[in-house]
This record gives sequence, C-alpha cells and structure tokens, in this order.
Amino acid sequence: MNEHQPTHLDAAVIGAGIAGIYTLHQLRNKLGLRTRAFDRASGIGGTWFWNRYPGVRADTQSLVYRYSFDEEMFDEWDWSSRYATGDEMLTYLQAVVDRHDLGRDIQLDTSIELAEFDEDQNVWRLTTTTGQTFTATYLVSAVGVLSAINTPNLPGQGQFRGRIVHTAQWPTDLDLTGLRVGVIGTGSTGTQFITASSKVVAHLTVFQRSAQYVVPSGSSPLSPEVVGSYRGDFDQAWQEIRATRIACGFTESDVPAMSVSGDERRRVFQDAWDAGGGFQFMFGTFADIASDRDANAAAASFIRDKIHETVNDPQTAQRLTPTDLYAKRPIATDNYYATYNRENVELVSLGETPITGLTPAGVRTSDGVEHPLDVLVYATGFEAVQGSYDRMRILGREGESLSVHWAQGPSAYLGMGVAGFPNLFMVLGPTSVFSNLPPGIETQVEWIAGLIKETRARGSVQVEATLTAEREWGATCDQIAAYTLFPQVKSWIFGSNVPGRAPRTLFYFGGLGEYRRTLTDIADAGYEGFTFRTAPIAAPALA
Ligand code: NA7
Repeated sequence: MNEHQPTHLDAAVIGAGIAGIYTLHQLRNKLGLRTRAFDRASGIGGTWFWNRYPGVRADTQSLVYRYSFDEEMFDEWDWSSRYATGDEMLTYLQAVVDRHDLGRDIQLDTSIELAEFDEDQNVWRLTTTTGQTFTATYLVSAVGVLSAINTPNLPGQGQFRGRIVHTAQWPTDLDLTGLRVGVIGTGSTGTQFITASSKVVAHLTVFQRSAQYVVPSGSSPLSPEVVGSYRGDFDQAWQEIRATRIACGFTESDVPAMSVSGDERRRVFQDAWDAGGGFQFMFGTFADIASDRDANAAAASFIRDKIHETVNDPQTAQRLTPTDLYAKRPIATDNYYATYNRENVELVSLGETPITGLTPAGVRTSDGVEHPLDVLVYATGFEAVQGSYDRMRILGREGESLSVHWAQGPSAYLGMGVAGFPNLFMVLGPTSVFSNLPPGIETQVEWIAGLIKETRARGSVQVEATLTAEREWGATCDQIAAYTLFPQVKSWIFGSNVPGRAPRTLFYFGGLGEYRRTLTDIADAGYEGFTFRTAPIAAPALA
C-alpha cells in the first residue's frame, strides 16, 4: 500500500468521552461501519480524563449519569454512592470500552487539526497532529461541551515562583497536602475543589468574583433498595427519565412556587435542601424557579438565609451571599458554606479588592496585600461549545470554514447538523438539549446513526441540514431561552463567561422529552430539514 495514501474510514469520530465512546459503539458495532475515534488525550473519558482535581465528582446521580443502552451492565455495575467520583467515572467508562471491545478503534494522543470536505469524492479529508491523513465518509464530532479551558490573563503570571494549574488540566503528580493554595473560581468545579482541598492544604485563599447559590448535593452511599428499584424496572425507569425535561431521575415539579403559601414554600425548599441535589432544588421544588422572577427570588432568599445561618463570621457570610438571580447552572456541593468556618480558609472578594497581579511569592490584590501561595488553581471554567471547535479547522462545501459560518454565533440544526457541511454530525453541538448529558447524548447518537442508515438506504452520498432549518431551529431555541431567566445572568450556559463575548443561545431549553418527540416527528417526516444527494449519474455516451 502507498504509505502516503490516506486510510479510508466509513466514519471518523472526534472525541472518546461519553459521546465519542457511544458513537463508536453505535456506528461500528450496530451499523457495521468501519469507524475510528480519535482523542487528543492519552486516555479515554473526555471530561473525566481531564478533570482530576481534588473533590471532582458528578453532581447528577450515578444511577442516571451513565449510559442506559446496556441493561446487563447496569445490573452488574455497582456504584459506590449517589454521585460517582471522577475516578469511578473513568473506571466505568473504561469498563464500557472493554466490554464492547472499542479500544482497538480508539486512537489516543491524536487531535484532528484539519477536516476538509472533498465534494468530488464525497469524503472528509482529515489531518491529525500526528501527521497522519484519513478520509472518512461520515465525520461525527463528539468534542464535548466543556473542553476548551477559560484562563484569566493576570499581570505578572510569568513571575510567580509557585505552580499554576487549571482544574481541567489537573496534573496527576500534584499533591496539595500542607501547601498554601489559592483558587480563582467558585463554580461547580471551584466549590468541589474548595471543600475537598481545604481538608488537606495548610492554607486556602479563595478569590471570589461572584458569590454563588450552592445547595448541598446530599452525597451518601447508595442503598441496595434504591439500586434495586432501578434494576427491577429498567425499561420503565428509563422511559420515564427520558420523558422529563432534564432527565436527572427525579420527579420534576409542576407546581408554581407562588401558588402555595410562604410556609409551604419553605417546607418544600427545606425538604429539597435536606435531600440534596442542585437540579432537584431548581426543578424538583417548583415548576418555575428558572422562569418566574418571584419564584426565583423565593428560592434565592431561602439559600441566602442558609448562608447566614451556616457561616460564623458575618462579614464572610455577607461576601458569600449572592444578590443576583439564581439562574446559572445550579451548583450542588456538600458543606460548601461551612468550609468558610475553617481556620485555614480565607475568602477574598474580588469585587472589593480585585487582583492587581501575580508576584514571585503569590497574588497581590488592590488593597496592597500579597497573598503568599505555593500553588494557584484556576477553577475558571470553559469556553463552552464553540471553544471545542475553535481548536480545529473544519472546512465544508466550497471550503467554507466553520468558524466563518459561525461568525455571528454557533448554530446547528437540532444541535447536530450544519448547512454547508455535508455528512458532518455533531453530538452536543450548539443548541443541543439542556439536560443530564448521558441521556441527551444517547438520544443524539442514536438519531445520527438512524440518519446515516437512512442516507445509505436511499443510496445517497451526502446528507446535509438546510440553512433554513438551521436558522429556524436557532430561532426556536432563542424563543424558548427567552422564557427562562438563564440568559439574564452571565454564565457559560450562554457563553457570556468569556470576556468580550456577547451572550448567545447554546442550548435548547425545551426539555429532553420534547426534544425526543421533535426528533421522532422529523425522522418520521423523512428527515425534514435535511437534504439528501445522490451521486450524479454519468450521462450516457452519445451513439
Ligand atoms: P464555571 O461554572 O464557568 O465557573 C467558573 C468560575 O470562575 C466562576 O466562579 C467565575 O466567576 C470564575 N472566573 C472565571 N474567570 C475569572 C476571572 N478572570 N477572575 C475571577 N474569577 C473568574 O466553571 P466550572 O468549571 O466551575 O463549571 C463548569 C461546568 O462544569 C459546571 O456547570 C458543570 O456542568 C460541570 P463568575 O461566576 O463568572 O463571576
């Protein structure tokens, strides 16, 4: 074989996290396509490979933050607790890979740096960072929602003699025991890191830009009864989960918060607080916490009271108390506020004393105080959705670049297909469903597999979303988002955490149940909004 001849694949998958692994399984094991998945990491697991910081764990319950396609594995797999730790997630995902014999078609330490559609041959031409070339009939991008890191650019970064790490690039050799640690960022990651690391470090300085609403997660060992109830009725349980809005495995409330008395509201909030769970608190208490200002204010006020009840020092309590809407992605971490009662934990409010820069010994704030540190941790989040795509060049029909197509903001029909980019499918692309991710991923991957099957059955060489469908879907997502309070705060859900970036709708907020119904209707209508092209038939020779 010519060594310069690219290797041909029926399908190439970018990413070997939860989405990439399942895509490989569907396309190779179910559709029988010659498929290979590529990942820039040296191991599988995506998010769970990269985020190894102290305290990392899922904050959606382990019984539903997992695949549902393999019932036998569900029965055999024992989760240790209500929320899987990062290590446990990696062990689980590796077991899925092994069980379905996927490892032989996963190529690690390999990024796709260029993907170019060849219209004459109807293939994607791929170039990797390892210098290899491939052609693939179908390209599925499963690059993750939260994968490109967001890092502050602080003056004097080069001078700092200590170590600087981002939580999503956590070095496995870093032991914080007995060190003076600073952390910037108090989102889901920061709050997990703060509570876990405070128990081992000599001193922890938390640099807080925004105070956060944090509810307990209610982490606890899983009782055999709870596990048994899921195992007993697997199909029914998953059918019900997939029919809900956010698919987190609890009953979502349909009661408006203001339809009950103040006492009843507090009782409901207290029960949810005791049970734990961020999504439960936002969606299980009342139907309209994320959409009605009064309902939202009631929930916010309940959490604010908890902060003041918990934190001993009134000034620290005040600094920890948010005043804006409760409308970022909900955060759940056990004992977060109580951590500030520890003697080795100090809170610096950046609103009062912003960071002026790094010094050789630590971080200096505007009050002239130098905070001495051995390690500075950035728990500063991600450039959601689009950031994952900015790392590679994707060129579609007539060489149009995806970044140019997305100049006004990222978009994809149903979160999966982009006009001008035939035979490219995205798992969790822009305007995908906002829900517990594994059931959302399974939904999309199965639908993409169905679409590829249909394309082949029709004898088509190309399938592509129309621009009209892509735009209309975007408008629908904008309209639904406007019913919620989420766009009204700055957060990664709307991409507005990145400096200088205008908020944009990155998710479909209509719920997983409705999303699945829409997908079924579209497929039943012959995949409305997609164009199928058959290879031009050569003109018969003239007699
Ligand atoms: P998030 O939720 O985006 O949180 C990032 C945190 O970092 C947040 O508190 C930010 O403050 C803070 N931040 C970001 N940049 C800066 C700068 N320059 N200076 C000070 N503080 C900063 O990311 P996470 O990793 O915690 O969570 C992301 C998702 O991962 C999470 O929602 C789960 O789905 C899993 P801000 O609040 O923006 O003022």
